Amino acid sequence: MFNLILFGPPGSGKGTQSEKLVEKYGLIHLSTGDLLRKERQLKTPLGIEAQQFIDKGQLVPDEVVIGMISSALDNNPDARGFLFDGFPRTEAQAEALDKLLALKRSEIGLVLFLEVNEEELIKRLVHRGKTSGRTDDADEAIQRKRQEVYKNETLPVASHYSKAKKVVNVNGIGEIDEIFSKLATHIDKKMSKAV
Ligand code: B4P
Repeated sequence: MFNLILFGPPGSGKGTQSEKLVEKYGLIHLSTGDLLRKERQLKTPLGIEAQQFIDKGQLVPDEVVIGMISSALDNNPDARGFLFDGFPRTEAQAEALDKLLALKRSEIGLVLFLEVNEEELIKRLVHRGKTSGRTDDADEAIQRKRQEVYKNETLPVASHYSKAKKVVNVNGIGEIDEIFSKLATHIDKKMSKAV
């Protein structure tokens, strides 16, 4: 099994690149953002609770997202590997993920960190907000809040994995295909070592 985390601030292109990476490598795409939006569309109690946090630019409670990931892992027993997109976003989530994968005698192979500066992120999200219909894209104050939450709560997750020398930083500014090709080069290198 090869498990990959695509890491980076809100708007860094995790969702954009994940779509291309799962197609190339046949991994199961697990985006907690997508899973939460699906729950919201279905108007489940979980979706309704989560939306209150999302709309304020806050993180959804750890136990909710960890539960979702745990079920998704169990629902895909034959997966060749998983691409985690937007998860883990806190140290508690990272520790829970390590434990869940250990139960499956697996681990995170690589963390690709998309680096994009804050002004570019806000610009992208304002632009996305014009067409996405996403409530958390609607105004700039919420986006600034999301960047703040990222720095305080999510950035420490990178140190969690860099201690184990699993993190590779990639410049997330430029053409989408060019960034994709850099990500793929790092994955290929890692996979060839794993064989
Ligand atoms: P997510 O759905 O994870 O989304 P995101 O961080 O906003 O965006 P992403 O980085 O995927 O950017 P994208 O490719 O779309 O999170 C939404 C919310 O859900 C969170 O705020 C939180 O409340 C909650 N949540 C999710 N997971 C959670 C967890 N684990 N714990 C707690 N809460 C959780 O790209 C952004 C824009 O840039 C797009 O418009 C795209 O077209 C554009 N773009 C992409 N690449 C580009 C490039 N190279 N150049 C120019 N534009 C580019």
